[in-house]
Amino acid sequence: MKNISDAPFLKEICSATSNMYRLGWDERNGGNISYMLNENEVAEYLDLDKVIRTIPTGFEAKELIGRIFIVTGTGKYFKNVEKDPENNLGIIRIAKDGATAELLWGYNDGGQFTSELPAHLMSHISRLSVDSENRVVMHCHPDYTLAMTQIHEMEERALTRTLWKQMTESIVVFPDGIGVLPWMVCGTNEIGKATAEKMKKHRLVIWTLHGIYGAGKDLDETFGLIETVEKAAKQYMLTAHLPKLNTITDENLVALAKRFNLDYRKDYLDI
Ligand code: 2HA
Ligand code: ZN
Repeated sequence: MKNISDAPFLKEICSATSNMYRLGWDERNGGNISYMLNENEVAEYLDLDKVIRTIPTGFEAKELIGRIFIVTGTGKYFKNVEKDPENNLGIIRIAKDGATAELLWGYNDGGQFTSELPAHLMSHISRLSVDSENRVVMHCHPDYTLAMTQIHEMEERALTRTLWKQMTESIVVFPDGIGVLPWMVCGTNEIGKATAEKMKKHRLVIWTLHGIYGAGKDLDETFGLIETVEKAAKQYMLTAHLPKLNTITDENLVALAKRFNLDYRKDYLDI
């Protein structure tokens, strides 16, 4: 059996959490990540017949039975993941009943997965139903995106248009636009269901006055999606109070879509 500290998936999630912490996206215990792993890859590092303990997930995820995820721990700080992964992360497998997590590794101080696990698992189900390559769901609290939710209309078309017009890369990176939820209580099945519903159409969902969810095929792609939204939101926050002399027009957006062959939300443009 190989040493799990050498596992690429472990190194990737450690570096993602450290980067997110340094960018200020994950204060204290803010944020959470779930990353679906390949069973054969995990079997190189762990005995898959050895379940440390079982933990109820609080809802049934039949579509994910047998799937294995590495998930950040509840109450744990992204700041600390890299220096003590086995305490701050866990590897879980969804048991045959669909509602229990079998702990295969980690949470070694007796802890458990993030309180947002329902939102994560439901989002995985939604994304997998439209994209069989999806592996990652990532949640965090980036400053400018969060600030923008205080002063911008929280309506999907309006918000997406504003972000697309902040910088050229926006429509190229998230042509599917941003899903938006109103303020809701976090850590519940209700916000999980609402997020997952939005995830059927968008890889990005903003929670008003809370943060953002992203989904993608690997950690880099998902990180990059959130990073691009945050950069566009930063442009907005740096300039919203100033007279605008130049802006990206709807015609410019169409030209970008043509050049990059984008499958974009045409109904979000006024042409
Ligand atoms: O895990 O970010 O949404 C802490 C949070 C809850
Ligand atoms: Zn949060």
